[in-house]
Amino acid sequence: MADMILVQPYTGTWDEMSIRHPEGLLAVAAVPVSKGYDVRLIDQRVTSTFEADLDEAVGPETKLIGLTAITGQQIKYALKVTQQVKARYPDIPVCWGGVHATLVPEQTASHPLVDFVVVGDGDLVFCELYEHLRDGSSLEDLRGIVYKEKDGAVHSNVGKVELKTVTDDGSYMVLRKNGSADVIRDLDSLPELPYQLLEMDSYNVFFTEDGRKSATMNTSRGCPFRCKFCSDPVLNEGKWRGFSAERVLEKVDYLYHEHGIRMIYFQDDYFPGSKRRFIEVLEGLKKYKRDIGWCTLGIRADTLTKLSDEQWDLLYASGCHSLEIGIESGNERVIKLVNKAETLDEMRQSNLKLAEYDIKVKYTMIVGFPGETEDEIMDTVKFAMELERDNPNCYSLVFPFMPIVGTPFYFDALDMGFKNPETLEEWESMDFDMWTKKYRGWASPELTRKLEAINFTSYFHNKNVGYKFGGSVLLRTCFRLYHPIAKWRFKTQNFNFFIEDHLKDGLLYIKYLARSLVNRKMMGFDYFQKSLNASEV
Ligand code: B12
Ligand code: SF4
Repeated sequence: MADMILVQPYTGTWDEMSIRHPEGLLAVAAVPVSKGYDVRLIDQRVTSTFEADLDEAVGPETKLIGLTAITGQQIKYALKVTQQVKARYPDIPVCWGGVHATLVPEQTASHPLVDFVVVGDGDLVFCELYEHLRDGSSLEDLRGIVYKEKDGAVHSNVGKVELKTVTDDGSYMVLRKNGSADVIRDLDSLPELPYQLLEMDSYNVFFTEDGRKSATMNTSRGCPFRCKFCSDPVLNEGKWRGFSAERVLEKVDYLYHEHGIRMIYFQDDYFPGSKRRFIEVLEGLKKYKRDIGWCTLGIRADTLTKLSDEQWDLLYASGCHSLEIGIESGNERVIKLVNKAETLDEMRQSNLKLAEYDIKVKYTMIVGFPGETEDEIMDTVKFAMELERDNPNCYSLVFPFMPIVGTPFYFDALDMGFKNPETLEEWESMDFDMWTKKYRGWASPELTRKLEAINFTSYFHNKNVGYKFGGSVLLRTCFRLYHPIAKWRFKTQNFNFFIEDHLKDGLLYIKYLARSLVNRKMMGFDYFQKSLNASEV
């Protein structure tokens, strides 16, 4: 029987595409496991017997059940798990952690079913909370938590997120007024992740043509940049910290030998946060002679332009399979507005250099920033086409802007009439591609529809995206049929008379019905509704 239990809820649509290792919960479990506590990690995405797993793990010594959630549809599933837990074990406290709870701690803790919230890094605090509950100690001195008192009042040991003035050059600081638990600076002081808590073979992170086994890895936290739409500076107080190259390479070696992993997805916010460490990791990976491939979503175009020719060759020799690069906009004014701190020319330059290597590139862009004009939005579509013309190995995905709590653009959005969701249930709809259906944005309904059309067609306009649909016959077929229309829309920037998303909903509804008839398992229509709009395509 477990001392504490951690539950990874469904994420929703994204689970249709890939199931990534639950890095956040593994990190939370690492310290208590290293101290000898019995910790269970139940991943709802990979078990078909969730309630039985829960019953099997809970015992008289179970003092705490923790869940994670990012803003959006995952909240719905986390709430459902919370309800299930409370219905079966009303006396066991439930603690929420992760990105959403960190951004909106008091509101999350005020939900009738939530007892505790951990703000920020949970590696140390969750275990401390468990020990406090086990020993019946006072919680008043425990930094990093927000909790409900016996009378139901919410008590916060962390401050409120506040934005310190944005200067002319776009720089700003995010403050927590009373200070939460400090971000952990020395990541090497943390124990190894307890992979033994997972069924490692149940995960499917990354689709490769040759079916290589893949795993996620987070080798650092935070990012030193200050893009005004991004949650990273809020979550990490703008501080980058990384595991040493030795620790990273030891883990790669472990995954390679013990689990047969041949593809690693470094999902850091900014993988090359220390250039020295970055080069050391590449040198270490080189010894696998490309028998192990890697991808990262945390790299910038201007980082690449600063590499020497030898370092470019090293990048390839180290097994670099693909890179995901945030471009954000194809308009110079907007790039400055979002404080991206790089130029379109740097992006062009690194794109041309990438074209010389067999490295796939996914560019991500955002449209609909506060105050962005329609012409500026179309510049982004044109820039996507330009990058794709210059580099046959790349493709671009374009997402509609969504305000994230604590960022400068979030405060702008509030000034422009955006109404903050007031309950956890309301936050469920705060997903980048559905929030404007429920909450008022600043764009007109016509422009909002155009943003939806650009987002949808971006998944289909370039053949290179197709390989990401590789796992599903239905998605592959849809891709082939719709690709010519999407390509035409991108080429001509014609996003009028957009009805394709309704066709998609119909198709997914048929798929949902067929699947529920076969499985007799009704998970809710919305689980499938957005399948083709998954961000991680
Ligand atoms: C993997 C990942 C996903 C996965 C799912 C992750 C999950 N939680 O289930 C998938 C692919 C599904 C996904 C989807 C999306 N994601 Co995402 N994703 C990530 C990513 C790359 C890594 C997360 C991770 O493992 N980090 C490493 C671990 C160690 O950190 P952590 O999870 O934060 O956990 C620590 C603390 O938060 C805390 N903690 C976490 N859980 C718990 C639980 C308890 C009980 C406790 C006590 C503590 C605790 O302790 C951990 C250790 O310190 C992050 C970026 C990043 N580098 O972190 C973005 C990130 C979380 N995603 C983000 C976004 C914007 C999205 C999307 C909206 C993207 C899009 N355009 O569609 C969608 C939304 C999905 C949804 N609404 O449900 C934002 C968060 C925005 C927000 N407000 O929530 C992030 C931060 C990226 C960014 N910088 O903008 N994502
Ligand atoms: S560079 Fe990327 S991770 Fe860093 S602040 Fe900008 S968008 Fe966020």
